Amino acid sequence: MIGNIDEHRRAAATEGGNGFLAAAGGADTDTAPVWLMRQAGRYLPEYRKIKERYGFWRMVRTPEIAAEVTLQPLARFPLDAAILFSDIMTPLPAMGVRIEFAPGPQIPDPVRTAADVAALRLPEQDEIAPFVGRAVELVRTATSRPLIGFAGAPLTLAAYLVQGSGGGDYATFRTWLHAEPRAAATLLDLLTEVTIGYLRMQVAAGAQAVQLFDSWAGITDTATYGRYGAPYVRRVLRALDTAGVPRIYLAVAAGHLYPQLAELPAEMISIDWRTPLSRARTVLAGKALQGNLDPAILFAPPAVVAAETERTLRAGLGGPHVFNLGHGVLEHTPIDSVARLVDTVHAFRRHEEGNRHDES
Ligand code: 1CP
Repeated sequence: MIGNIDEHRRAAATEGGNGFLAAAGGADTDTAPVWLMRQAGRYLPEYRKIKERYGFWRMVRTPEIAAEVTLQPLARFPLDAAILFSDIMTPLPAMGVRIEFAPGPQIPDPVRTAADVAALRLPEQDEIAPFVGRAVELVRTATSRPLIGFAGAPLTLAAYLVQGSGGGDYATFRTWLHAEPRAAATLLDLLTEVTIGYLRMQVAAGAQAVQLFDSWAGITDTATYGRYGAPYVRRVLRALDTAGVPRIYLAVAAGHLYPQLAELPAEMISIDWRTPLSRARTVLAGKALQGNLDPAILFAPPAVVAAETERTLRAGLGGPHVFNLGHGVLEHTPIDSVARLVDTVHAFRRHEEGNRHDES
């Protein structure tokens, strides 16, 4: 009989879906649930095939395709959550912004003046990206694993809109915030309202958790983040107070901002690979932690992937932990490494005595 129960457990583990919502909501689970940022993407041949045929924007805007791509990594790996296939730029065309992908977002007409900001429109909630709501519904009917909805944080969206493209150190944007403080506040207000509507729509359609991606928060110093980052993030997260879903906040390269992050109304903070989870745990007391294996480690030999995954798991002990990478899956990541990572996470019993030391 015991064998049967074990079989059953093993089957459930292969299906995934264990404990993500519990851990994100603050439970110190016996195994760490796992999903990966950019788990649907270019490292998967089945993704590349669809992209060759349709192109990125069309994939995002076609609910059936977005749902299929969302489910692709779940068919391969026993991941414990799905993240909707879309992009942080998805809600912006409804504001009147033109966006191209090459492969990252490009804004041919960047926002620079008060008049540029004034020309942007505030769409109604149901106009923002109705195809995303439909994709959420389709995913929910196709899998019992929890679905994470997401949006870009206002500061990160503004960084793209003003700079015109991604990457680099966003010097133009950093100057602009301080040279045009009133236009900056107006732009961030507008992006905050759109983001609130966009996330509420996803939750109404069935998203069971939300993650706010602040990929470029780390380009700001603490004072600039305190003025142009945190207040708007707080407004977005507060607007979801009564939504009944765990709120996850990712700020990349933002170790210097952790004391400010500790004050935000998010249940879980996603930590990039630069800071050990054990250290984040002390600064972010009371929060669940998500993260934070360096995505580059997935290119190392299998034994290294397993060892570094376990090291990350040990650093995550002592409170709720959802395993993830410290940032998105990189383009040529070996698929076997992803499989090994997920298996290693699921095999690790967090409450077992022998696993309790942490050398980070
Ligand atoms: O599987 C998943 O994680 C879901 C899909 C997803 C998510 C959550 C995509 C698909 N994009 C995002 C969020 C996103 N997009 C972020 C936040 C997370 C992060 O920091 O990585 C950011 C900053 C973007 C902007 C963006 N879109 C980039 C980043 C680099 C840059 O130049 O600024 C890129 C490459 C894109 C395009 C994109 N979005 C998603 C994919 C799979 C791709 C690549 C398109 C392709 O060539 O196939």
